[in-house]
Amino acid sequence: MNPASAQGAAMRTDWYVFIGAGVFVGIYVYACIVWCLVAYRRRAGREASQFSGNTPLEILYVAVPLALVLALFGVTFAIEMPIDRVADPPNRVAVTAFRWSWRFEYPGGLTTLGTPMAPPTLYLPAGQPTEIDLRSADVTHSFWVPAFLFKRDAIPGMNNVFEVTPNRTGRFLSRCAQFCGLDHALMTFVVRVVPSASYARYLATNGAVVP
Ligand SMILES: [Cu+2]
Repeated sequence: MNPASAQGAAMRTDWYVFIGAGVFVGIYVYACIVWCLVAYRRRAGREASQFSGNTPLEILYVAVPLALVLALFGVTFAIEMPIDRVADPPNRVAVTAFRWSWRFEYPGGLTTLGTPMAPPTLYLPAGQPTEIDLRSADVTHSFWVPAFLFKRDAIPGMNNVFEVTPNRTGRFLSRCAQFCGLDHALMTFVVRVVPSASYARYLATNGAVVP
């Protein structure tokens, strides 16, 4: 998996951290089980012994998982917060989800309106951050660009703002990821990441010169 955005690459790092933590905990737990099975197996002449109450041990097995959860929280927080901390990037697109397609409004008034039978294309410049202002005109939808490892709900009455910085040009199939009615399956769109000069020309010509 090679994410097509800087934010996607950061999310992938987060996944790797979680997978690493999961593998570590899994191996440790199975090793403990196997050790108990072998070291404390039934042997002639030895009675099973039980003990109860061991404060240091109890503190340890509360503290270690707590530290692990806090560390995972910290890593995720550090990776995900910058995606929503939009710092006035040079580009901005207002994305409106509706039953059952998408509207993309660029600065300067250029607007693309899709239909279920003619899914629209969202143009983004490569290597530059773009602010996406995501809204819904009716019910809850979800803006999902698998290549960016990114999905965000479009919720009626809410403006969801986030930043995306595509790291390479390309054509990425995207779709609504929240079941929203009859033609939900047709609510697709294409993200075309183009060189920034082509993007600027696309806006300057009001969409006449398609990259
Ligand atoms: Cu939808």
